[in-house]
Order: sequence, then structure tokens, then C-alpha cells
Amino acid sequence: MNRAFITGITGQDGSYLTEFLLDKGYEVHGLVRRSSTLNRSRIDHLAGNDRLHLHYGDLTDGVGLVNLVRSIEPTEVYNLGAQSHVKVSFEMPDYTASTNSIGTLRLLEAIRASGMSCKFYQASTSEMFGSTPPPQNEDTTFHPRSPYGASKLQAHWVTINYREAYGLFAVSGILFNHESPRRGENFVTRKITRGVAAIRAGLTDTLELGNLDATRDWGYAPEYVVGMWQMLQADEPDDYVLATGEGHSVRAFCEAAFSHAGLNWQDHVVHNDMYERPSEVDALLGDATKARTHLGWEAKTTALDLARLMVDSDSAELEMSLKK
Ligand code: NAP
Ligand code: F7E
Repeated sequence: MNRAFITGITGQDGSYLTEFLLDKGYEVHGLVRRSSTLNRSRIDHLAGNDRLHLHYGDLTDGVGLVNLVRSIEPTEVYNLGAQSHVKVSFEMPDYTASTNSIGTLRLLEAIRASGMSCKFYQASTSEMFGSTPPPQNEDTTFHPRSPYGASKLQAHWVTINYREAYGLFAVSGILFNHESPRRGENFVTRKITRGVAAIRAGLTDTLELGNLDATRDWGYAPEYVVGMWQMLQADEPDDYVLATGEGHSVRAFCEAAFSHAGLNWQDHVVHNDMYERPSEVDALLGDATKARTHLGWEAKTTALDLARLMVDSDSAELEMSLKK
């Protein structure tokens, strides 16, 4: 039986990947962090599935990872766990590096030392391109602009090194931004769509944001987790960009989200310096030709579809909670 081990199972991507793999008949093992209150709302609906198993652990706990890899004996490992917020990485650089860079090394080393021949997926990111101008693909020079981007770049290179040095089937998916109704509330798309829902419901009148000029290549998370799996099914391990090929500014996303609710964004969005970053990534736009040619993967949902889909979802969620 195919047995997957997923770090970051409680996150946006981890939850969609778990649904996808369970549907494919996999046994799924997920790493969950101990916290004083349970933080599993994205996978609660899967509880009770007898092919889903959760294990306490943390990417900063190497011994725990060694023990888990040995006891689970996974056929595929998806390393999605991370301190994934770019702005927070400027405030917690040490923890970000320990989790994202050294955490990846700990997991790879646990796999290597076990002697098992499982496949490994690393969640690399377009943030590694940083200030290198678009379009960006697998051959583009890296120039990260945050402790997050730098931590992911080290993890990216160590993944390549374990492939070259030990012959591990290890791949990196260089994924551009991907969003959904399950996106964390402090990433800009979800912050905007939740803001629109609250303004439409009359709960507030303003939404505070930082830099509106940055452009991103925003895709739909459920489509991107399929690409992760496809990378592990390829004949040879390799690295792939996943992206839509469309770039939109934060301002354009705002405009689409507010206008879908019949609102004018300029009447509500106010600037707050607090949301600016010490160094910004101005423009990301991915070229996913390699993934399309080699894997048959293609993004279908565009940023403007996403804005509408996420506003509808947040409005419905808010309406439900107000009824309660
Ligand atoms: P997310 O929603 O922020 O989820 C992050 C996951 O990592 C959560 O399950 C979190 O657990 C877990 N985690 C955090 N610190 C950990 C630690 N020390 N040990 C073990 N687990 C830890 O992120 P996402 O959007 O699903 O992204 C998944 C991965 O892809 C991340 O590695 C991210 O950096 C990368 N990525 C994301 C995007 C994107 O646009 N979404 C693009 C490129 C790459 P808790 O629930 O307990 O906090
Ligand atoms: O910011 C600007 C901000 O935090 C997008 C992570 O998943 O994707 C994500 O990183 C843009 C930036 O995502 C606010 O300055 C303006 O230019 O939604 P974000 P991100 O930094 O692109 C990559 C690919 C990852 O790998 C990461 O894990 O929006 N912006 N005003 C704002 N951003 C936030 N969060 N909040 C604001 O108020």
C-alpha cells in the first residue's frame, strides 16, 4: 500500500493533499504539533477515516523525526511544514531557519539514515527568486529578499544535494502563491476577502493593508497539490515550477474582490505601514512550461476567479457564524 507522511498536514496545502491522497487509496500519516488548544480545523472533517493517522512531532525535533520515519515506513514524504509567513520571518528569523532549513535537513537525514527508499517532496517557493525580474522558471537565478526566502533556498539546495549525493528520489516543487478558502487569515488574499465579507455585512468599514503595488502569480491550492503528487510519480526526480503565468497587483486583487461584492475598494482600504516589509519582493510571475510538458500539469483557476470564489466563501462563512 502507498503510505504518505506529510509534515504541515494541518495547513492549507496539507489538508488538500490529505484529501487527494486518501481519495487515491493512500494511508496518510501526518505530523501535528502539540499546542494548548487543538488546531486541526482544516482536517477535522477527515477524522474517523481509518487510513488517516496523526503523530505528535515538530520539524525542530530531529530525534522525533527519526523515530517517526522508522515507525511509519513511508513510501512518500511531503515536507510542507514551515513557518510560512514572510513578514513574520523578519521577526522570527532564527526560528524560521531552524524549522524551514534545518527542519528539512533533519527530515532528509532521518530518511537517509533509515536506509528506506521512500520518495521526498520539498515545498520550495517563488520567494527564492526574490528580486530577480519575471518571468521566473527553473533556470532563473535566486535572490531571496527575506529570512523566509533564504531559509527555503537552503532547504531547496539540501534537497538537491541529497538527490545527488545519496541517489534519493527527492524533488522540489517551486510553487508560486496559491490560495483558497483555507488560506491562513494573515496572507493578503484571505485578509482582503475576509475584509470584504465583514464590510459587506456592516461589521466594519475599513481594511488596513501595506504595499498594494507588489504583483503575484496567484493560483488555486487544490490544483497545486495534484502537481506535488505528479512530481513524485515521474520516472526521474527533478524540480518544477507550478504557476498560472498571470501576474496581478495586490491593488488589482482588491479591486476584483470588492467589486464582486458591489463595493468600491478605494472607499474602504487604508494604508498601514505596519504591513510593509523591510525588503519586498516586487514582482513574481511563473513560467510552468516544464511542468506542463513533462507532467501534464496546468493551472486552471486564475487570480480573479479566486478573488470571487474566496469572497463568496468568506461571506457564506460569516453569515453562518452571525446566524449562530
Ligand atoms: P500553512 O497553511 O502556513 O501551513 C504550514 C504548516 O506547517 C502547518 O501545518 C503548521 O502547523 C506547520 N508547521 C509550522 N511550524 C512547524 C514546525 N516547527 N514543525 C512542524 N510543522 C510546522 O502553509 P501552506 O500555505 O499550506 O504552505 C505549505 C508549504 O508550502 C509551506 O512549507 C510553505 O512555506 C510552502 N509554500 C507555500 C506557498 C503558498 O502560496 N501557499 C507557496 C510556495 C511554498 P500548525 O497548524 O500547527 O501551525
Ligand atoms: O503577501 C503584500 C505583501 O503575505 C503578498 C506565502 O505563502 O507566498 C506567500 O508569501 C503581497 C506582499 O504572501 C498586506 O507585502 C500588502 O507583497 O499574502 P502574502 P507572500 O509574501 O507572497 C509565497 C509564495 C510563500 O512561499 C509564502 O509561504 O501582499 N501585502 N498588504 C500584504 N501582505 C500581507 N500578508 N498582509 C497585508 O496587510
